[in-house]
Amino acid sequence: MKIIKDRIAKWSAVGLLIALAASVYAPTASAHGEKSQAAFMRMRTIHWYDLKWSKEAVNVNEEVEITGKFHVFEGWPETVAEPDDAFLNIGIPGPVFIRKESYIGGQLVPRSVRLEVGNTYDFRVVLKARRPGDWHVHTMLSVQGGGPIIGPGKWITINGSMRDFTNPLTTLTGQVIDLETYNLDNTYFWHSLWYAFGLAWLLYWVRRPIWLPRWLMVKAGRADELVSAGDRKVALGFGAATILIVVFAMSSANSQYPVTIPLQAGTVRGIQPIAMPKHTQKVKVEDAVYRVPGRSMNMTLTITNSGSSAVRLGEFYTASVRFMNAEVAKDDTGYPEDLLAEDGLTVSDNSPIAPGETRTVKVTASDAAWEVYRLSDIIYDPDSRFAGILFFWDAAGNRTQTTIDAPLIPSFM
Ligand SMILES: [Cu+2]
Repeated sequence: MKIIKDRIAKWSAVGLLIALAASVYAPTASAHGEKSQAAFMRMRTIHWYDLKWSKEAVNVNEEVEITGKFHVFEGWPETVAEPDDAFLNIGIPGPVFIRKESYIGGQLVPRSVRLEVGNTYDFRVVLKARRPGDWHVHTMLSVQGGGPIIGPGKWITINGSMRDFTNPLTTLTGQVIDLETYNLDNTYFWHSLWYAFGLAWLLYWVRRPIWLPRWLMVKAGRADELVSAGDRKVALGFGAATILIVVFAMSSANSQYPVTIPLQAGTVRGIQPIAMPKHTQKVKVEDAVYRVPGRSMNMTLTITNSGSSAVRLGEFYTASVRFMNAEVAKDDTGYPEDLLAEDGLTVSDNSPIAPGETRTVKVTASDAAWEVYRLSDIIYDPDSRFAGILFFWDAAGNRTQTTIDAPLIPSFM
């Protein structure tokens, strides 16, 4: 008996502790499931790089600019629709920012665009802070048939009060309005009116016996008696009122706002890509093994430098994770820490590769990000391929880049 009492006391104490811990430590759900997006998709579709977030903390109404480049990867997986219809978006938890402007290749892109596989584009998105809080802000490309393809996310803090948020703009007729509150009363009015109207219609029919008595009447072949002559008149009244309200409201709206243009849609084509120099380093992936226990990827690369200066490998980028070789390259852009392996890349022989030289080296990219960002999941795919960008630097600080795309073999030892 005593043992049981002791156990109950012990487990109650544990339960209380857990409840207490849960009430003290209650993190808000703030991620977007970026880690659960298939790893092959993040590795083999859009490569976001050279990203810059202009600010890490802003006040309500202030702007943040995200700039950078994205490469539409040549080895785009056949299971994902190509970006023939794509929309440059931003991945945030609801309208905590509003998007004021977005550009691809210098062109304003408020609508969908057609992008070509193999091309690299620069982009710029201007956001205006709306709701205070700490928000994870991602770049994102929404591809029709492919889904949203998410880029790296950075935490941005918005301070202030949402009550101060304004979104003024001048219409094409010269009227200055605040889009945040424009005609809000009208919106409330029409929602309430039709809600009440629908409710009245429901109440009219629901107030009398329903379900079983009616079912029995229908069963007995007396369904016609369920609807009386008075019911028909009421129904006609509701119908006539609906039509009249719509006709009057529409004509009054038309006379009040004589000039309207439809929402603009359609796909923008001919977006200018960046004129990328030809790859000056040819890289052949001899083999690539992902070591599960070490959370590291070991590649054997044969690099041919056909450029005019000696280069060293400084960075391997895949799925927004940057494995840096600290001796060669450092990040000074404030790149999200969890996606930056500052010393995650080692090269067996990283002396400069001379112009014309071909060298086979062993390259290791290791960081917890392989597991944290669930990139290692690709080893369980039926098509276990990885892809990414290798960045090379010469002594003068010039950067060149080459994409790689190869099968990845897991090793569980
Ligand atoms: Cu996020």
